Amino acid sequence: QDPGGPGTSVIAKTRPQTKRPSLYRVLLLNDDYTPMEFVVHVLQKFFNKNGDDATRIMLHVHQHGVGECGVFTYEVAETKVTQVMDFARKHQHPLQCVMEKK
Ligand code: TYC
Repeated sequence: QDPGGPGTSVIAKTRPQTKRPSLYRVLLLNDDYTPMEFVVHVLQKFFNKNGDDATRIMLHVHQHGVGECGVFTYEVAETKVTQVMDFARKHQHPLQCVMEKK
């Protein structure tokens, strides 16, 4: 009850809530029809890449079939995927963007 003896009180130490959110990779998939310049534009517009990085990522996807655009929390990743898919559909390109848990 009073482990410190008379006149003492117990202060429980609490841990701060520091659970980190799960992270998700956003990936672009290669296809045969989406123009290279469009993919570079997508990487600049939605993933804030400069021209050099956007071109590097696009070529990686073109050569390897898949590549990472960024790593985000769930809701941000989901928003990026939706934005890219809507933008690709609007321009009638078959570009696919997906997310996967890290
Ligand atoms: N393979 C496409 C072409 O040759 C270019 C491309 C790159 C398409 C990356 C999609 O995610 C992609 N025009």
